[in-house]
Amino acid sequence: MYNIEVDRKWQKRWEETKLYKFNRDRLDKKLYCLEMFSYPSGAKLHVGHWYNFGPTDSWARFKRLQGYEVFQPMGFDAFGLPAENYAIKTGIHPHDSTMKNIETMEKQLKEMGAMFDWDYEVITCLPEYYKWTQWMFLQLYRAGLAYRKEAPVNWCPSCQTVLANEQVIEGHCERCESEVTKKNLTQWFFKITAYAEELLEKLDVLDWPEKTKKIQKNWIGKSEGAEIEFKVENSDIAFKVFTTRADTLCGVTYVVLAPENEIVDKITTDEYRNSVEKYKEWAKKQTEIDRLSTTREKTGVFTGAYAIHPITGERVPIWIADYVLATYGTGCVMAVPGHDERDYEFAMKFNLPIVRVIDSADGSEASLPYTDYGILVNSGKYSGMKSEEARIKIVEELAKEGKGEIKVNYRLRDWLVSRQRYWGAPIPIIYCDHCGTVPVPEKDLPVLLPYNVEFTPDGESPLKKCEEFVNTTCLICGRPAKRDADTLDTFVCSSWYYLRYPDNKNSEEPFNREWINKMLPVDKYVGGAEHAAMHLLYARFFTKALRDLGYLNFDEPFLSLRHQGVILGPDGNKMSKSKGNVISPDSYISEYGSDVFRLYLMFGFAYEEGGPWSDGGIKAVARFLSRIERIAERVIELRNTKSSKQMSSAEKELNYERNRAIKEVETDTEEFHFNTAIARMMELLNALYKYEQEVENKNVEFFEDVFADLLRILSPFAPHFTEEIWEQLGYEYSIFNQSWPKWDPKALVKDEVEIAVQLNGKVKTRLMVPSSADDKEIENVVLNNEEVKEFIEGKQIVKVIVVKGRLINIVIK
Ligand code: ANZ
Ligand code: ZN
Repeated sequence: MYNIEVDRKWQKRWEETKLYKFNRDRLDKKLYCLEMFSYPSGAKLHVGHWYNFGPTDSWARFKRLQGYEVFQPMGFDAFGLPAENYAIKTGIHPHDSTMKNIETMEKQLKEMGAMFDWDYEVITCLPEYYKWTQWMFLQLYRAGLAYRKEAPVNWCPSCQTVLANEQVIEGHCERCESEVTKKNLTQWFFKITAYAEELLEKLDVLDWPEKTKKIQKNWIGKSEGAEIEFKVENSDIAFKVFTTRADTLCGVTYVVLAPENEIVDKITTDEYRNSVEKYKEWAKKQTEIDRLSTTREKTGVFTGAYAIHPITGERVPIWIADYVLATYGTGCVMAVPGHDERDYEFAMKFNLPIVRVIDSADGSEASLPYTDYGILVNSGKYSGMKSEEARIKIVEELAKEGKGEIKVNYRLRDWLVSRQRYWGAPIPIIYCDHCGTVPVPEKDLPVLLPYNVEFTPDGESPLKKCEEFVNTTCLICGRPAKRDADTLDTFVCSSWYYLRYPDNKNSEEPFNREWINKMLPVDKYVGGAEHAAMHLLYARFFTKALRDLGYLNFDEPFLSLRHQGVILGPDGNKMSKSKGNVISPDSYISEYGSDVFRLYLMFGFAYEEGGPWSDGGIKAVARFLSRIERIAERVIELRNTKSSKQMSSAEKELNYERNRAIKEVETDTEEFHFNTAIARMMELLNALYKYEQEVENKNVEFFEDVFADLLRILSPFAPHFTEEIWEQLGYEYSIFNQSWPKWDPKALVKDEVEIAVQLNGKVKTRLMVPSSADDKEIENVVLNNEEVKEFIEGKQIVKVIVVKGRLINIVIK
């Protein structure tokens, strides 16, 4: 009987025989199947991990049976806040808790019985890995793709750390939900914006869920418009605005600068300096989300200065307002209250003039603000033009005078990678008063993360207080110098791990170029949809940057991507320790065995959807496996009986079911539609039972043959169980060295079809007729049937109508 002992037996055997060892000589057949590696933050594997890894392993095994040389590694994304927060709470050092968690999780992953090749394991918090993360940083630095700048950053007062934009959810910290404020710090950035266009464009070639592509597309946020220059009156200062609606230029009645814009101080008149200063202070405290809010009342102040309109030469007042963001476009906006909602509200509040310059496309006057395209009015020589033409024409003419140009903007910002945290890869940079920023030479890597550090957050980077870490000597002049005390965002570690797996033991370089260009790109990547914007974009950026640096010869890291759905608690909420609704796989595995648990996850949920947990169906899945065990016993018994060689209708019917199952399990599994695949196998099992019970004179060999195929197609889904039965039947080890059976299209053509027999349009019975029969033959078969004869006895047949493959209608009087 199948149980956890069977799991253990086969896990041991697989390991001893190195069954899943990746064969480097079969590169022509390589298939790189990757699951997003996990944080070893919780001490244990939960249902979510299982749901990601188990079914994906089944997919990978399916590919193995199809003849692919599957490379399926596993590792841990081991740096990051959770371990550090845990350390702050418990006093257990992040290194110690992380390594302990990894040990437990490895053990649990092995209990899953997935065919991970552990020889290729990667753990990002170990020096042999982060040495190369630091190396990556240096390559980006040398290529001008890593730079330092002071910038207002999101600051979480509770976690005492800077947060990336993506970690701020509606103005609150993603982790602790405290309200996020702003702080100015000098930080390292990666210039992901240099790849904005390619990141957008290449989405088209990827086999990714459409929703995920859309999220990335919006995140990159391409906007096509123009930059137009305004001169400040009585000054040689000029500034540019970014606009997508140059056609509305003649409707500009004021301009607005972001409060942070550096020219504000220069242009503000003495009379207004006080109110401008006050407003700037106030604006600093506003979150970006608030500033972008359309419902919030508009605020702002006049600077006392005026700009000169580039076409009309009129003076327009210069205001500052927080609805203009410093970090988008030029940080300056030409305000067109007649045709922009925000400008309209602002103008109404501060009594600024509102001018109509666009009429509806049909020429009628629309009520203001009118924000659609239309026909220009009150726009001098441009009046009468369509918006679409005018927005190009106006810029072209301004360009001749050097006052404007076509410009594309992206919402995407450069990636802020400095973290004021302990548990991460140190940034390999030294600051010298004489020589400035000095990168640590590659040969001196890794810059080791010291163990003994006071890492309780107090607003400073913990490493700053670690004397023996920060104090060093300049590598150029030999004078005392300081190390960068920040660590790298953990998303940096996970941006290149897929490149390390195939060459994880390389101590000379992050990877061997030639080898890695053969092993990659990843053929199938599976993980959570929550990574759509960050991890998946950062990894794409890394691949492109490394390609341009000459290390890689491919453009995209993950050709095909799938997301598993989320398994919720029975209460329908996301599983979390605090809610107490976490389901642990362990008890199910010890009760039923890991294959039952895996099968249940795959049968009970549509993989890409997930849903609330319930174990209602798990017994049915266990029963499915015991029914297979019983057939296996029968197969063995029947071997001693006399077998017929016939392929009569019963065998044909079973053969049909077999081929249908192979075919449909194949297409469903390919597409991650595991639940329907399993349902199909259950049907094949029913067909085997039917044959076993109903057919006297059995074709025993054929019966066994069909059963063996059922085991083959079930093996990816229930690896331990099928391996056990395979052995019981005396077949050669291992079932995973078998091939995926081929289905025979001829067997899927049924010789007979069932049709409905109607009398005056009412169904009276159903009959089998040869599927190749024409109308006349069908009529003959039906009218000569004993049952039908009784119905029509003594009646006159007026007409017979045959609908091929479906019904026959006999019209009688
Ligand atoms: C004048 C105008 C007239 C505008 C009009 C719109 C409608 P997207 O599509 O998102 O790129 N804008 C430009 N820079 C800004 C900033 N730093 N902060 C806030 N708003 C900014 O939006 C581009 C439009 O957003 C630009 O076009 C500008 O307003 C505003 F009838 O210029 B528009
Ligand atoms: Zn120096």
